[in-house]
Amino acid sequence: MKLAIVGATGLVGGEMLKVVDERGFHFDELLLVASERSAGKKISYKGKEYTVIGMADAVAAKPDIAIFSAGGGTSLEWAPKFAEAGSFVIDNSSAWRMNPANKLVVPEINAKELTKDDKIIANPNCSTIQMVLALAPLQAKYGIKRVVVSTYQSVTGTGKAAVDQLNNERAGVEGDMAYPHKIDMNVLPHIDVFQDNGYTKEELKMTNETVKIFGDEDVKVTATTVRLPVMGGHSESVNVEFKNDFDLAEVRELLAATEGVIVEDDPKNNVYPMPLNAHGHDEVFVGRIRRDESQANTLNMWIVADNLRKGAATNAVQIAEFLVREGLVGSTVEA
Ligand code: A2P
Ligand code: 11C
Repeated sequence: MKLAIVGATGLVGGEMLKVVDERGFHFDELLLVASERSAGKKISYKGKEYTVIGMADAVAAKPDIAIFSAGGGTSLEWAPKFAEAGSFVIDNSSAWRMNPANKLVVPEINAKELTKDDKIIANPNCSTIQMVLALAPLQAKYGIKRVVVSTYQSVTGTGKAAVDQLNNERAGVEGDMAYPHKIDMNVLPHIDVFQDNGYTKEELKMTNETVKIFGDEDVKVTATTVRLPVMGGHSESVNVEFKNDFDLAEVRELLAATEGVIVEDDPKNNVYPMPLNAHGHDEVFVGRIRRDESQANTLNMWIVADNLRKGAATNAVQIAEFLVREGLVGSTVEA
């Protein structure tokens, strides 16, 4: 098994290495890949030094699985070349997500739909993944009518440049701006590019990706996505109206029984999910679970996850694990 991590010098790439190590994901050969600018750089992993290679060399090496986190443009250009060489591409960008020919996968929900012909598999947006993982058991039991979500997102979602901006501002040092405004001591109701309808692309990702992952056009989602000077993970206030009424105790049981979800909900003892605690963990944390008393069949929850983990690296590595476990890898790759 030859594994390539494309975008290995980036924030998500670095997290991928931690995740494959922690989860004991087996590979025989590891290729660390980035732009030509980084070719020749050294990255150490488990005491061994690896030399970063460029994209063309990585394609020529025909990895069995290439996990991409190197931006949409890189994915659009290079994922088909890897796929043609026989690799499975698991792509963390938005490039292929809404393409009808590509599956959009959260393993706990829909990995079973993957076949050996799915050569470019899309990893959903981080803020979508943590929300749908918590909603999935409730969608199955009560049927979702409408979701109103507001997010509180970590600067790590933007990448290294944004983490540098926040650190520079805190240190009082001049530096490049990843955002159009200061981020420390501030809140930006602006993630990704504004569209003609007044929403940002990040907001529309939450709407459209949720429908695709659930395979249910009836699930309506409206989102407001917001950036905070936070590093550990994304938080979300989620208001969900169901088709059918629910029992609050049963909602807690369903969430607690969901793989990858941890219920942290003891407000009287100040226990609720927070990015400081979610940081570095693979799970999605759910708390502040309560009935919306202003409307029938409606629930409020607070959902937190490390966006670089379940929102990106962990979800991608779980897809790779599925491909190996199901014997899909190796079935069509040339020697
Ligand atoms: P590089 O360091 O060589 O620019 P982040 O989101 O944390 O900024 O990381 C982005 C990642 O995507 C980095 O590893 C970066 O590599 C990689 N990347 C950016 N542009 C390209 C490209 N054109 N080809 C391959 N990798 C790229
Ligand atoms: C953020 N959710 O926090 C974004 C990062 O479509 O993969 C991921 C963007 C994407 O800024």
